Order: sequence, then C-alpha cells, then structure tokens
Amino acid sequence: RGIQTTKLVSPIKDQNLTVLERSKQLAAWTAVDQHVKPEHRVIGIGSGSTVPYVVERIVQLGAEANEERVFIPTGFQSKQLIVESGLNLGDVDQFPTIDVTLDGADEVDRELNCIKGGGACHLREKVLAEAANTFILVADYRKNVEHLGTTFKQGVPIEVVPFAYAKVLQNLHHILGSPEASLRMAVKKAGPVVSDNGNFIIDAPFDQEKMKDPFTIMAQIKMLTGVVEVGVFCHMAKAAYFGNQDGSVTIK
Ligand code: ABF
Repeated sequence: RGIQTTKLVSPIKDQNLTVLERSKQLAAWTAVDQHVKPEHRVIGIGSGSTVPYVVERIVQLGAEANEERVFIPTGFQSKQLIVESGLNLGDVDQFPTIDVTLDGADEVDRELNCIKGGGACHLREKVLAEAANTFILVADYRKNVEHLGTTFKQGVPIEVVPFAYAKVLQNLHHILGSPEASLRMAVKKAGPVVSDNGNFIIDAPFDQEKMKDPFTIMAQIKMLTGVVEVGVFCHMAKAAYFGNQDGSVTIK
C-alpha cells in the first residue's frame, strides 16, 4: 500500500511537559480527534506511556458521550487508567466487536507493521486490535522507522507458556537464528517477567535482513510449540500518529 506522510502542526502548548512527553500527547490527542467518533460506543484502550494521553483527550471531549460508552482495556495498567478516569469498564468477552482501538507501539515501519510487547501486553493488545473495526497507533517520534528492528534493539517480544520457555528459547537459537534470544527478567533479576495471562516473555533479536519480512518472522515464531503470541503486528493498523519534537504530528 502507498503510505502518505502528512504533517500537522498541533495547537497544543503545554509548557509543563518535556519534549518527549509532549510528542506523545500530540500524537494521542490528534488520533482521538480524528478517529473517536460521537457514535462510537465501544473503545479499546491500549497500554504504555502514550495511551494515558488518549484517555486524557477522550475524557476532555466527551463527558456526555462517555456515559454511553464502554472502554475495553488491554491489561492491568489500562484497566486502572479507565477506572481512575471515571470511564465505564468493559471486557472483550462481552464486547467482541470494538469500534476503535488506540494503542502504543515500540516501532512502526512504513507499511504500518509494528513491534509491540515492550510492556508485555501484546497478547491482549493483539486481541483488541483484531476485534476493532479501526485500529490506530499512537507514538512519539522515536518509534517512526523505515524497517522494524532499527531503534528497538531488544528484539521481538514473544509470550510463551512457562512450561515451554526453555524449548522455545532453544528453537529460537538453533532453528530461527536468534542466538541472543533471552527470557525477560524483572528488575534486579528477581525472577521472570510474568504477563497478565500468567505467561513468560522472551525477547528475540533478529538481523536487519530478516526483519525486512516481519510477516514471515511472525509466522515462523508462532509455529513454535508453546508460543502464545508474537509482538509483531502485520497489516492491522489503519493509521499511525507520531508526535514530533517540533510540535508537528506525522501521520502514516
Ligand atoms: C504498548 O506499550 C506496547 O505494545 C508497547 O510495548 C508500549 C509502547 O509504549 P509507549 O507508549 O510507552 O512507548 O503499547
């Protein structure tokens, strides 16, 4: 598909934010303004540090409309965010069709493929992306890349069932050629990171050439027994919004 990059200059001027935080806010506010429609009743809320600005804007714009809406979280963090913002909380098993889901990303390429899962939430994030009629990415300027694996060096996040993690690691090393794949550990190596689903996370770096074909990487990893979900999302997003350092927003 031909992706057009459009730059908007946002009117937001909040001097209390750092340039990076402001860029996240710009992306989030612009995306909400363009994609959350008055008639939308079911809205998916993703994870990460950009998404709170999505909720901030939704709260600002729609006190009345929000009373009629339900918000579906991708994990513990976004559940807290929804509840603390006074919005109605729902679940995807009650609402398997979502009008629009807005979520962050670790990297987005020129085809709108992305790496997600730096926050260990990519399984639920993919479910909500798939359930949505419209899936929108919001991110700061660091995430806007030509090819995946350019700036996000920790690799492809992979959620695995704990019983299978050693075998999956071995297969990633030997079969898929990711010798540096490793189990993600909690701060101070207190133990493995455990996802909201009770699973472990592996991070698997691949070389630049392999990452140029993200669909194949994703499909090959997903075939490994014990893998629950891969943090590569191919052709799922309708658009991506990146806040820039100069106060503009790039839309892909
Ligand atoms: C989630 O949060 C993830 O899939 C991704 O790992 C991360 C992006 O976070 P941030 O908005 O903090 O860059 O969306």
